Amino acid sequence: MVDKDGLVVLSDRPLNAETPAYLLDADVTPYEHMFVRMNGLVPQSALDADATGWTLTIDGEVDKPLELSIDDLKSRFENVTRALVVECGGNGRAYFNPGSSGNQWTMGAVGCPEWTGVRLRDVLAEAGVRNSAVYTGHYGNDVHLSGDTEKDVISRGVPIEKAMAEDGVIAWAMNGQEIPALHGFPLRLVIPGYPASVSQKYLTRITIRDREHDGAKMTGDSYRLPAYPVAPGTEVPEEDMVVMTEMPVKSLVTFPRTGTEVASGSPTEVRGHAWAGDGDVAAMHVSVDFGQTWQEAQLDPPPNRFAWQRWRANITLPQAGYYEVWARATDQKGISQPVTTPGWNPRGYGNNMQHRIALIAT
Ligand SMILES: Nc1nc2c(c(=O)[nH]1)N[C@H]1C(S)=C(S)[C@@H](COP(=O)(O)O)O[C@H]1N2
Ligand SMILES: [Mo]
Repeated sequence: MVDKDGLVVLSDRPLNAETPAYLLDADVTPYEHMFVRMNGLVPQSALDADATGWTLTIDGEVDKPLELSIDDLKSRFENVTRALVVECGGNGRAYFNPGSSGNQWTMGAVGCPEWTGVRLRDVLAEAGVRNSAVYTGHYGNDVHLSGDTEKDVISRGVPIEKAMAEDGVIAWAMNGQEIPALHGFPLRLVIPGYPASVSQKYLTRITIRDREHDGAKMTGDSYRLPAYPVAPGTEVPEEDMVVMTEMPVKSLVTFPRTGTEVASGSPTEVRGHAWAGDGDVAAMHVSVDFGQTWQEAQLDPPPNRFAWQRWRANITLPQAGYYEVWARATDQKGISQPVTTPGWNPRGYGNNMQHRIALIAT
């Protein structure tokens, strides 16, 4: 952790740390500002940066199971580099009431580094996905907190259609360098748009299932939402919980830092990023009067699909005093971020409420 800068540590075993919004201003999130979510312990191979003999197995509902070295991946498939948002499904959990167990992420379990690797779909196509394929199941070599090497720390998956979409990457580099130990050295999945729990770090195996995957943290209420709206605090029966898929539309104010003093009566730039689980964001608005009026922000197109999009607005605070900037992104379907927590759920997932910062006008 010593080489991360300004993150807030939520727990140290397993290691979980989030990033204050003002440290997420860069278009491409640097290593030192990328949040960390470990469900278990960083494997020794990653700590030693030792990828000797590393292989990725593709098996299950495929015609031709594969065992690929990292060199095989690099040489046999087209290499791609893209900025992709990685956001924990529990980002925003701290704001639900009643609260729930798990890391009390505020807004900072998200980042958008640049990933280099090969398309997940190209590798699966090479293995020949059978018609019986329904879901993927992902495995890594990190170590369960109990130390029991038979136990999987986390093994999640996605519907086969999502796996065969253009966007998912099997990556060996983050921001042009070997993936750092905390982020999945030497190989990880990055499947954008879904909760980042599907983006397996320390990736060793992808097995194609003929049913919804039932690996560690796929069942029960892990990364699941009630199939229907429930009152806060409801105990939802397990059979009524469904797997989370697309993440909701969201945005952050990354500049200025909350609490900053600005001059009244003259324009001040505010800016940040916006993203959505199923593609581009359509519009961005800001309010400096607690949501009574909204001003449209300038919104840049993403450098590639599933990268976050830069937005900026010039605001003018009429007189000295206390203000808040509220930020609201709207997706392609016309769905906007709610002002307060959306659908309460037992484990506090999918909170895309508007981010707000305070400004003091002088
Ligand atoms: N092998 C492995 N992969 C994993 C996890 C893990 O604990 N082990 N955590 C998942 C979760 S819940 C999240 S939010 C992201 C976090 O990615 P990061 O630590 O690189 O930010 O990794 C996912 N991939
Ligand atoms: Mo997560």
